Amino acid sequence: GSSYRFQDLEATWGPVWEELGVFTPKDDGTAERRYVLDMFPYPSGDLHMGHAEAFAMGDVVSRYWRQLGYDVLHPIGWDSFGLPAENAAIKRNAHPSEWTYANIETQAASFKRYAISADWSRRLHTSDPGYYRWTQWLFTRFHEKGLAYRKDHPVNWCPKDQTVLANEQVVAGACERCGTPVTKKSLNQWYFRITEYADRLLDDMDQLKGHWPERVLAMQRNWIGRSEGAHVDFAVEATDESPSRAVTVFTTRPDTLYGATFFVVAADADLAGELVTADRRAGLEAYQEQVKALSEIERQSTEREKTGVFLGRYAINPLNGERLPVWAADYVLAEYGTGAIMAVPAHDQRDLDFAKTFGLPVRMVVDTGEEDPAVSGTATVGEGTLVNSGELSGLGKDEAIARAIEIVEAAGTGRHTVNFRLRDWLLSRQRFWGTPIPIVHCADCGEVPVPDDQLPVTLPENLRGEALAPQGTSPLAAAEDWVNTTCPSCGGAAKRDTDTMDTFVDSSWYFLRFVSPEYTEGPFDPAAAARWMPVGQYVGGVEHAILHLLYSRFFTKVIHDLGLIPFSEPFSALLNQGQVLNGGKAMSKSLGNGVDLGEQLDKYGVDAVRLTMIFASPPEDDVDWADVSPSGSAKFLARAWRLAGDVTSAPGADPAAGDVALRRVTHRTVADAAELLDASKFNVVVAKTMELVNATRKAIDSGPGAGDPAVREAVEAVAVILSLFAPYTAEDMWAQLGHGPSVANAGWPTVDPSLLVQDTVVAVVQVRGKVRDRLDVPADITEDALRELALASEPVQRALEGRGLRTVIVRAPKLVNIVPE
Ligand code: ANZ
Ligand code: ZN
Repeated sequence: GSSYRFQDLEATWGPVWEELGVFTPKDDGTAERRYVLDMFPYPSGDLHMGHAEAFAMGDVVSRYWRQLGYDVLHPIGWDSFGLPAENAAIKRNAHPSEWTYANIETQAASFKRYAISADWSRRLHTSDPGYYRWTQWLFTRFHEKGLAYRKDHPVNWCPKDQTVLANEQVVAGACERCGTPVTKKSLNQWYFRITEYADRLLDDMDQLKGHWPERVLAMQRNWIGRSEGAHVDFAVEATDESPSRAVTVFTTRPDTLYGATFFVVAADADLAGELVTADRRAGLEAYQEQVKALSEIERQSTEREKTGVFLGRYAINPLNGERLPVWAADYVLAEYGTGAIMAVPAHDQRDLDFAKTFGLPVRMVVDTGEEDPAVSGTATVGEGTLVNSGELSGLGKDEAIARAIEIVEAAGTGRHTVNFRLRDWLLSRQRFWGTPIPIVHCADCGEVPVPDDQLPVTLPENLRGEALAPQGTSPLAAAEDWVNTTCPSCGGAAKRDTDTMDTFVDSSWYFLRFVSPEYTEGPFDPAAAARWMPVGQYVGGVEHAILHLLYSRFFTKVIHDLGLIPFSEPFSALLNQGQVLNGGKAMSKSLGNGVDLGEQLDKYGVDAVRLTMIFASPPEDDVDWADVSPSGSAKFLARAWRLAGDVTSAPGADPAAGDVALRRVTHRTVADAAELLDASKFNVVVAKTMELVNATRKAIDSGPGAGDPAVREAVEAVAVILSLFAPYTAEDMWAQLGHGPSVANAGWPTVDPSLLVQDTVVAVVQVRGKVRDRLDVPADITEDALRELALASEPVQRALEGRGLRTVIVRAPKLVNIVPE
């Protein structure tokens, strides 16, 4: 027929692809392997517009690489543990697995309709015992290496969800999920010792530069927060009640030691209570109550008036012997550095604000040429010359930092140090729907890992509905049959650990499982991992810029150190797609501006929605659905599709006999498209393809006509390029052109470089003033290229008779004069 009906195309080709299984990699070494991965979805309801965008992007890369002839691994799976399933189960008196697996089936069907070129045979779900067995196995390896440990710790606690939250899950002092203000609670929790990898996580980012978005690298760098500086010991004077003791501070500015005018310890650190004099203890305790109610963010806010209490004691500056009053304040954090600072108000704004509030002295020690901070009220932080600083006076800032460290090191009162902002990863959760922690607690043996051959420790199936409601302890604690067990070590009565793992643990290694999802000897087949990894292109949202990516990098390094893989970075390249907005705002229930993906697909077809996502903007920019035109995309696709029906030359017709003007457009488009795809400028590829479609239509209607082999060549190129964006349309075009399925494996068209030359001119080549050759060259040829061509010419070589060159004068594009020796 001659009318484009996307419904017919989807109905025709979906089952054919399913039958063909074209997206399973060969993995036989006949072609170079490449791994494309989209951040796997969480099964909350059906797919939404955000999925549609992200997966359209990843699919462009996957399909493009396949056309280039690579053996492409493009798997799909689900990140299927997590709280929403549990909350749904409580509400519906069901088991979380019911909601989870029902949603997975819905999403899987939508992904198939959306024609993602995924290898469905590798599908995995992190909530399957066959998967989490290996999450537990990895936990056990971490535990053996001392990288998984427990400690009592004040943790972020959401009073509504009744669960512990990682720092990262606290947004502006509130629970990321429900918005309830977060409080602190002391609990015995499991941690991964990610801080041990801080240096490597930072240093290895060099490998990612240029291949990951710079802003993601910047966010990771900032999260790791490496600060170089010094630990300096201050002696705190004895009082009648207590002896003298040393307190160490962390400072990045030891050059400013002479500018320290007071000393501050974190109000909530044990140290504050240890230092305070008896008469001031009640005051400190009242202050501590006040501080407890604040979040870290609020505490560090520069907007808030500074608060604090004097502890009644003095610290001695090791450089000049000055007595500094010791205060407790909330702007110093117990968790960072040593929890104590020397305050230098002239050169640190927080200290200056505090000094002003409490009338403490301000002494400038670095002259930056700006106004004295004591007068201006603005601390100066830049380069300058040291003043009022004894032996440091006259030095520049960096020299003074080095010199101050030498001095304290020589005196034994300090040392160079590197401090990290990164904290260990709190991984235990007091919830049900997650990977159980494979540890048994025995009164005699302590913490005993469940032996590998007894994994997985599976979740009990009889807990459902209300039994899962948050109580502050894990719901697993109520499953007595499950909890009570025997100690793997002594055989005595023991109890299982009742916490489950943060779902970020599950997603920190799934990319490895995909290389051998059925493997039963370990989490993955090391040989398969070495063949496929690292991931050549990872695609996902910038909301994962820190946690998921940092955790995955950490896991990869540990697994590398276990000797299981030869690489230590999981993702060689990263693409962050933008968001899909509606009316300039993120889609949300409260704004009522949500766009239903299913409705869009029903209305415009899969291909038009995919093409619109791609065409709207560069991949990393947001797409505003209110500004785009899926119906425009559908019209373009119909126009491209009609070209295929018009072609009358036979398959295999030699394009060399065809119209040169059209051939030039075709070859230029293919060459440009490849370059643009390599640079992830997918939207421009669509624009170029539109031009090629127009040129082809013109050639058919008012040029050489539908029978010209150049027309066939052009339409075949359109079909192959469109296969990256609009697979149904492309497949149908391919069939109309007389080829069998699938266009996905057609191969990227070969470009004839001679057809890329647009304007040519004749360049005259002389040897000693005598014309020896005339060359057709591009008008914009470079001097170097022209020189090469001239020297390679047969007649020129003959005229040179093997002599060397004295001079070669090149006047691009028209003349080359060669003077031999
Ligand atoms: C004296 C000084 C003088 C400082 C100066 C800065 C400027 P980054 O770069 O973020 O690592 N600091 C140390 N521990 C702290 C804590 N627990 N809570 C709040 N502030 C703390 O910051 C290091 C600087 O932050 C340290 O260097 C210390 O103040 C402060 F002109 O020491 B500085
Ligand atoms: Zn035991």
